[in-house]
Amino acid sequence: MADSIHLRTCPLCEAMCGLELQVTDGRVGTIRADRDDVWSKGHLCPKGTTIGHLHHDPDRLRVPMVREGDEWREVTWDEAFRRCEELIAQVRAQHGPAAMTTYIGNPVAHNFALGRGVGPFIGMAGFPTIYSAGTVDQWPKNVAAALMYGNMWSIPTIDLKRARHVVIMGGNPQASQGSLMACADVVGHLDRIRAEGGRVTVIDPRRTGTADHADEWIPIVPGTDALLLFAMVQVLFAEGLVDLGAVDGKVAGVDEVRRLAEPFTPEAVAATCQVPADTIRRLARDLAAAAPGALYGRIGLCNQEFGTLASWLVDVVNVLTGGFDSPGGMMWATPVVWTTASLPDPSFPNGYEFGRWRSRVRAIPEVLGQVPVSCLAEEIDTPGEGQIKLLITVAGNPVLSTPNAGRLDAALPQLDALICVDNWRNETTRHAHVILPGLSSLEQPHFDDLLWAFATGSAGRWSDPLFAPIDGRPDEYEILLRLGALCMGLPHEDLDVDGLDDAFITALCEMKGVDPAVVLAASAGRGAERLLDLTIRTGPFGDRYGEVPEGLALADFQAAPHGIDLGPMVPRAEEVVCTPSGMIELAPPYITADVGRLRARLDRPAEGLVLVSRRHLRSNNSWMHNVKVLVKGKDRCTLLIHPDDAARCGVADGAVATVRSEAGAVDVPVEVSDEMMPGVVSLPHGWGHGLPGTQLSVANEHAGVNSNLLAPADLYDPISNNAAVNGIPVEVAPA
Ligand SMILES: Nc1nc2c(c(=O)[nH]1)N[C@H]1C(S)=C(S)[C@@H](COP(=O)(O)OP(=O)(O)OC[C@H]3O[C@@H](n4cnc5c(=O)[nH]c(N)nc54)[C@H](O)[C@@H]3O)O[C@H]1N2
Ligand SMILES: Nc1nc2c(c(=O)[nH]1)N[C@H]1C(S)=C(S)[C@@H](COP(=O)(O)OP(=O)(O)OC[C@H]3O[C@@H](n4cnc5c(=O)[nH]c(N)nc54)[C@H](O)[C@@H]3O)O[C@H]1N2
Ligand code: SF4
Ligand SMILES: [Mo]
Repeated sequence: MADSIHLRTCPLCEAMCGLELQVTDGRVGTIRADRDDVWSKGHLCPKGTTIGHLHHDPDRLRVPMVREGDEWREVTWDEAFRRCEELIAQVRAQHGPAAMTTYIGNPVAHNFALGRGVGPFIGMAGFPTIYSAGTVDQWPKNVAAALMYGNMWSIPTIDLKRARHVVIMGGNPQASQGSLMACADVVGHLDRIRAEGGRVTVIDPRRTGTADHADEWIPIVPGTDALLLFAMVQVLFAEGLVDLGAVDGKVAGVDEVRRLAEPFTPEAVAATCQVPADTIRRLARDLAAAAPGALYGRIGLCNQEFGTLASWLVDVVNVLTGGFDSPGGMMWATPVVWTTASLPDPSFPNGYEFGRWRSRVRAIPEVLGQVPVSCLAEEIDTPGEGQIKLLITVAGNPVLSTPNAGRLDAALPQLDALICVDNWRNETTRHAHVILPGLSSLEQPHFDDLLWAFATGSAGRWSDPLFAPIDGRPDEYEILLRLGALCMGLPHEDLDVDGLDDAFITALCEMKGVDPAVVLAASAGRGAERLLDLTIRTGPFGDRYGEVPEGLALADFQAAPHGIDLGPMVPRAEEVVCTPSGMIELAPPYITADVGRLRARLDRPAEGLVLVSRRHLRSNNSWMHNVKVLVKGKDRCTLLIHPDDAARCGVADGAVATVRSEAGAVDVPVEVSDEMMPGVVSLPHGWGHGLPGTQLSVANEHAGVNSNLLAPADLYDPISNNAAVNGIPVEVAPA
């Protein structure tokens, strides 16, 4: 019998499922879906049932660790921060702030305290450059949103719950559960659309689990999506199908797009994309005729050579086919909370500009403040003025997750200081001088922030912590504030963390036009919880501390254990679009300048085999392979290859193949399957465990291979600086 039942939101992915946890004798037992959750309505996946395993994992770090040589020592929090102070002060004194940087990883977008602490951390630390998983992820979307709509986080998503016609390109929500499209049970919605007489199409080099829920699967040569999309645009203009719908009168650059699309007829691109011209015409006509519908593009379109053009063209097609900013089409969410990331960036007073500085070693111009994360290794291992000597990773595992992985793994031991805010000793953090672990997700509250900005509806849900943290343990909000202060040069001794937090909140109040005195007086406590209250109360549904009597505050969510539903998506172009012209910029010159490079792609001969990435429902990037129930059974780190390619390369199902690229080689078991289109092979990322010095007893037994050893540093989209981990030329041979 369970002692108690607890309700919580799963913090693992964008679906934000409501969970019901049974707790017996201080241990989490069965986890079920919370059927009454207003948002997820009873959806969950196998990962969500394992958050108890994550909490109880004996390998999870609960106390700070300091490394001397190969020896790891548990230390007190005071000692850990003193060691950080020593390391940071030394690098600051010898090399200056230019030698210090940070890498921000994916869980920051999902973790209650980290997500809210990362803004003040970066702000205080004043790093000249930062690195993040963003440049192996959604940077092309950020660039397109910045230039088309005026804010890098105003990324529109699909109003899936009311769409009747959906085209999915480079996304596999059956595995990922949706990305930049927060929705519980995406696949269930696809099934519903079809049952109601709508249509679902998947465009992907692999016949994915999502394609199993579609009317049609259209294979496409990796990296050629921008060509196909341009051809759709060409058809829309040539056949008089352009309809701006709800945003008519609010769009600039339509004629420029028409002119740019002219050479890209379906016949001109068909051979390169390996998609028949008739199919491309039909896609364009159907989308224009559908009411309502949208085209959705995700990571397969971002993590590729033409990431920005492809991501931009997804939005262009949506604007031109009449569904933009109207129900069932592409829309902006109305998030119940705002994130500090979405605030107007003071470094762009006159609209966005790029290339304000260049990376030291490869002289790559910055985009939205970042250069490709593949630069990190060379910035550490190349001597000279500005060489990186200190790195702080925040919930990231770049040794497995980023291109040029072999060089990064070799570079990290050359740092004077590596400080990792992380809960496990893994492939990256094994090189740390200090590891500062955060609380487990069950030891802290939860309420998502960034994810609501891409949600297919508005809602919010608060989760109480389930377990009390061990006495005196700081949460990650405090850890980040302290690290930011140390990087600024403030001493650890007697650091006034509360004062720093009050100053941060005061600055935010001023930006949002609320009286800081009222806010500080109204909020009990400090930290992430107070910031959440502020972002709810000054958000679109908030009470503005009494000004809006029917408005919401955190307390309202705390009184609603299954969450509060705030309704479907609504048209928002009027308030969202904040470009200098006030118009949706359909043809930003910075992006369209890249069209010549795309045109040249048409003349490139076929390149032999290319590698793409994939995800699995039971994995989460690199860090959940230590959960036994998720990794047991069939090996999932396999090379998927079409039977014809397997025969040509002489590799058989179940045998081990060597996959070789310009960057490196891995030996991996082969899985022959006609779910791959010929010419394309697929590996999952996030594997390659089993390295010395790690403390991952389960993952190390199911090591797999690190696919990013194959990703060359110089394969990236130069418009966004996003990595092209899809479309890597490889050779496959028997091992
Ligand atoms: N080849 C290839 N590479 C890819 C991709 C791909 O499709 N193909 N996808 C890319 C994408 S989209 C992403 S987002 C990146 C992800 O790249 P990363 O963010 O670098 O990698 P993760 O595997 O998410 O690593 C998460 C880290 O956070 C730690 N962690 C987990 N929970 C917590 C917590 O609560 N607190 C703290 N402090 N730490 C925690 C884990 O131990 C782990 O070290 O990978 C990218 N890499
Ligand atoms: N279970 C699970 N869920 C996750 C994650 C996880 O690791 N595991 N990671 C989370 C993260 S960080 C993210 S960013 C999201 C990503 O969410 P998704 O974007 O849905 O990511 P994937 O499932 O990798 O699907 C990408 C698809 O793109 C295809 N593809 C590759 N190259 C191309 C190309 O050039 N053109 C086209 N058209 N398709 C291509 C691949 O074959 C693959 O099917 O998932 C999140 N959810
Ligand atoms: S789909 Fe799975 S991992 Fe994602 S929130 Fe729901 S239970 Fe958690
Ligand atoms: Mo991601």
